[in-house]
Amino acid sequence: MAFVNHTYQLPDLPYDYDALEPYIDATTMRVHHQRHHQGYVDGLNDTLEALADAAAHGTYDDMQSLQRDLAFHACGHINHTLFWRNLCPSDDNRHRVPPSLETVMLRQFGSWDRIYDMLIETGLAVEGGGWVMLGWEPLAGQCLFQSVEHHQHQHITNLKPLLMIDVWEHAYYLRYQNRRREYLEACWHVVDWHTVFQRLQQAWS
Ligand code: MN3
Repeated sequence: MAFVNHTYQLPDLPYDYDALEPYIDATTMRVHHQRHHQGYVDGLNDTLEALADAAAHGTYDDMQSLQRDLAFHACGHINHTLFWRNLCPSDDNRHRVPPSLETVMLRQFGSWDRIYDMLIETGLAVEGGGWVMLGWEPLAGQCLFQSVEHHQHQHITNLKPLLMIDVWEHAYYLRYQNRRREYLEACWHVVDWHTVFQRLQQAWS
């Protein structure tokens, strides 16, 4: 359950910590999930409590920093929740691209080589920590790759997230150190394309 007794909860992973080996190692997955993601969940709940307290007492002096904390922790929690379900073991059926998704992606980007390059280059373009996001932009009805800085900056409103790849150093430093490109290339082998397609169908409905 994502939200119980008015507090956000850390979701379970849909696979074991070592399921993405050798591309993403078990220690990184465990620390990432149990400590980093839990930290955003706790930060979000604490911030909501502080906001409720401010409202109850009519004391709004800290509103600016509380709003920053709210955006940071809420996006941190939501992005990670999306991210875990964008991954699956490389030999899982979910890694195979559904034919209907393939049609959409090829119409948009032309070839899988270009999609691969866009994912890698968008991830390399993130300054400091952040995310690669493949999203559905409903006004034009098209997919866009976007580099999201931190969790919440440089963000197209209403872009529906289909695929999120974490490029904060904590996502890859233990195994790849500063070799973000190698990490992104490894991620390509464990993308859950079924989740991408399910989210696209939800965005369309
Ligand atoms: Mn992370």
